[in-house]
Amino acid sequence: MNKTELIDEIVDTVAEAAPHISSGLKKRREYVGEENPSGERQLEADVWANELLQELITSINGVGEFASEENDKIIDCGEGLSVTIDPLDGSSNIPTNNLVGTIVGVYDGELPCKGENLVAAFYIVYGPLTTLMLAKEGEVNEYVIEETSGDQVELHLASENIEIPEAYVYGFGGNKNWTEEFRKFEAEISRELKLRYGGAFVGDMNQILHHGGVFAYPYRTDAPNGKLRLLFECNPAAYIVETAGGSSTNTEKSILKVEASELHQRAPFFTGTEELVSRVEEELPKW
Ligand code: AFP
Repeated sequence: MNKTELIDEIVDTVAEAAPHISSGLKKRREYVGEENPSGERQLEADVWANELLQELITSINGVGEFASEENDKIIDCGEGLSVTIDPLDGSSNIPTNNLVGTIVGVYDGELPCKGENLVAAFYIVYGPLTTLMLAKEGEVNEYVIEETSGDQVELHLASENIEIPEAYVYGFGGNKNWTEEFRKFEAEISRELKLRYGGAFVGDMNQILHHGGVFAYPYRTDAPNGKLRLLFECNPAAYIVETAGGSSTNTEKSILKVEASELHQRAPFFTGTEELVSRVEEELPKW
């Protein structure tokens, strides 16, 4: 299998699991009393989706490394591309029946490595529709995943060759502990754009790609690196937005250029239309 076929196989494998994951959430809404490596409480659904995707992805011939936001360590599966997953992004939204998703990064490099090594990235949104936003080979396409008979799915192209439109919305996380500089920046943006923030990264990213605007989870006074994980969340999202003609930054440089030294490292994250990301770099103190 060449790299292009392998990427397609990884995408198809996760897409085929998506309807099963979506329908399996309703039975797994209790907290299990454990925490993931980032210190977040795990729901039964987090543990279950992680085990399911781990088994499926590590069985693909050509996947060399597998890492999950829910696991301490990288799983070595041999030679090949490295896959990162956030199996259920935004799972604290499950009890309130808001959006959740799955985020996948496909890196051509040994983990942890920079986002520049990504060769594909995608996320699934489990919402009113189950959708797949995929960036590879310089294009971003969105598909609706439809279950056919048995375990089969069909991918229906919904938005082709997405280019991030002019800014309309913004969504900024971590507001209880923003710095004074960031509060000032938010006040300015709030006079220009419409606020929409759902607390699930996949949903907040998806609206930026459809409506244009800016997403941020900045450094906080109590968390100097912010909340989002570089390898599992920031890099795949930055790769998708940059492929769609937008930008990303940690206030200093593209997220994709940030050195990755630890698997679960966090980074302040800003992404969206080029003009707004430039303003972040001009107006906020460097991280
Ligand atoms: P959970 O998976 O614990 O719900 O966290 C989701 C998340 O990592 C990401 O999806 C959101 O962008 C961010 O956290 C939301 O954080 P706040 O709750 O601080 O807004």
